[in-house]
Amino acid sequence: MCDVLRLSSVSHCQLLGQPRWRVAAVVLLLAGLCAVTFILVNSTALAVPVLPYQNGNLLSNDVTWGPPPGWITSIPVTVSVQVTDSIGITDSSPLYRYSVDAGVTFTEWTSANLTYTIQPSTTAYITVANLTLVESGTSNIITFLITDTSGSPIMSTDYVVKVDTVAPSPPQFLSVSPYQQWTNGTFSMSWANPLDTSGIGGVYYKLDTVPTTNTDGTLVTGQNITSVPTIPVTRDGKHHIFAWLQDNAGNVNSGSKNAIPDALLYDGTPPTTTVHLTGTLGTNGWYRSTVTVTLSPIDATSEVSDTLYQLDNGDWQRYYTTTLLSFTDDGVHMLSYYSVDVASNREITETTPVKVDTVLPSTGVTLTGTKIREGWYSSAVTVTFSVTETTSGVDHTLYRVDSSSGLTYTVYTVPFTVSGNGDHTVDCYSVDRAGNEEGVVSITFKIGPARVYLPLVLRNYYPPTPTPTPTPITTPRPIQNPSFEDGLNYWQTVGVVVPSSEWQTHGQYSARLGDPNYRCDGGGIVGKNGINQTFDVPTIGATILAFDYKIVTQDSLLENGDYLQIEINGSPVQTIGWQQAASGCLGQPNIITGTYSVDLLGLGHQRGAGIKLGVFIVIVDQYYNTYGYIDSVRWGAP
Ligand SMILES: [Ca+2]
Ligand SMILES: [Ca+2]
Ligand SMILES: [Ca+2]
Repeated sequence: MCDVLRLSSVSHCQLLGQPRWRVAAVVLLLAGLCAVTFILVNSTALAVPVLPYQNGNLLSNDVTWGPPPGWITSIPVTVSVQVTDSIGITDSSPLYRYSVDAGVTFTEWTSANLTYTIQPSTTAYITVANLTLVESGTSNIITFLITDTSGSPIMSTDYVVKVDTVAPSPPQFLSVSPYQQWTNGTFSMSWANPLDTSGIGGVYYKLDTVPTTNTDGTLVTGQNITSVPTIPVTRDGKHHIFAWLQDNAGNVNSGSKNAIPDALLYDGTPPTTTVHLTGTLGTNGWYRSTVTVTLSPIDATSEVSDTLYQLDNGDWQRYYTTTLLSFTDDGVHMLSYYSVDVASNREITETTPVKVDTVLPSTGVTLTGTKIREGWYSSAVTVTFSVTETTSGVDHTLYRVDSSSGLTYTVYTVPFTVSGNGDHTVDCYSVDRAGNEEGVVSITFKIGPARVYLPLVLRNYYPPTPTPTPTPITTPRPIQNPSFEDGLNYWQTVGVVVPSSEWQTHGQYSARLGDPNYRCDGGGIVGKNGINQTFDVPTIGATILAFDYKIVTQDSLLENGDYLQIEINGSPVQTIGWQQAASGCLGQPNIITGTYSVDLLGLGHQRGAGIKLGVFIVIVDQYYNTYGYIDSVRWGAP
């Protein structure tokens, strides 16, 4: 059997542990095998035994005590003990004494403010109220005394009551890092602790607004804590910080705070850069001119630090507001860019294509048909367009056929056919995908039967054997030997006229009118050389009379130049030559080449009517000779 003296909580009757100490004298005198144990549990005071302690016949140097009790945070203090003695407790006057100077002095043993009960007879509950202790972790000591049924006084060990009722002063030398520097990371906070009875056990901090309660903040605990290594911030902008301390007794007062205005500058958002392209915007995103580029970075919080750009995968370069950026070359350019803010947030690289096409497309026209000569077909003509366009590509080609300017254009898709005798005009132009519009391209050509050369007919009609004197013409009288392949037979000649191989449009010969070696220095009209023949307007078929001609002169200093003169029935119907030649140099040849045609019916002649065609070179040259050729006199189209 052992006697146990227990100290218990008034309000909770809570055991702190199983502390006990054996009292040797009681064992010897009362039961042979016994011990007395004190346990102190108190709602407002948790007492710690002070060892060793020895008094009277009680020996209490062999005591173990439970976990250290905590701190009292309010005064006055009430303490209680629970005492257990196996042989019974009859004492009607338990006493206590206490010290507030760590046991240097004690009060007298007293029962003031002491109440107790014994229930059952071996257990007593003792409570002392209204103890005015001091702020200290070591100075407050209390001891209890009770007598058991044998008359032996039993004294407890000394208990220390730790009292801290005062919240800590504000943290000293509060600082944050980084301080007033923009960052996209976290912050740390540090300070120095003020003196406090129970010591500092934690810190509260709060951003932006003043705390409204003692616990209106984030609590970070730690014995003698002097820093918080990581303070996360999620909202961009400037933040105040408030910090206040909590002591180990749990005292905290947000009014005892320290603060740093605008201490934390947080920016977790990258800047944004917009690109402005200036130029002549065409279609499909293409520009039809040089494009000037402007980059406009903005950052809502910490300002833009740098903007960088890259052209066509070249080197990255820093962009300044004074940077002149432009694209002048045709093609698709790639512009990449991004910005960085003061807090080192980097924008995701943006890439913008810049498409430049300043060159017009060019439409080529291919005519396919039975070709007589350039621009003249005897069959329907197939028209095919091919467009040269190297940058943005061809968008469409438009065309119209034989139109006045008002006729609308048609979009070209496949080759098309133009038919019908006569002159034809095809207008076309192309537009590229950038909207560049080519000027109108016009192609003219003729569709009609091929020229029919008369000699083949004539040779069947008249025997080829020339005669010195033209055979009297029978009706109808055709043009005889119009290509002069047999000299100038059948033609009457005036002046110098010779068959010539120097220039011909058909066969081997033409007629040369005049003499290129002839020189006349004497002034005045120097000659009229030519050929003529009488024949009949055909009774059927074409009535258009035509021939090819060429006129050559060595003299450009003419006021009234030499000329070719066409006469019908002895009257001039056309002159071809130089009039009022105003420029050129002496000795430089001038040449006129062409085809003359005339519709005899249009001139009023009747089919079957006889006419006389004369072609002459009329020489008014005073210094150098002019001479001409004619060839291929014929019926039919020119
Ligand atoms: Ca305190
Ligand atoms: Ca930013
Ligand atoms: Ca183009």
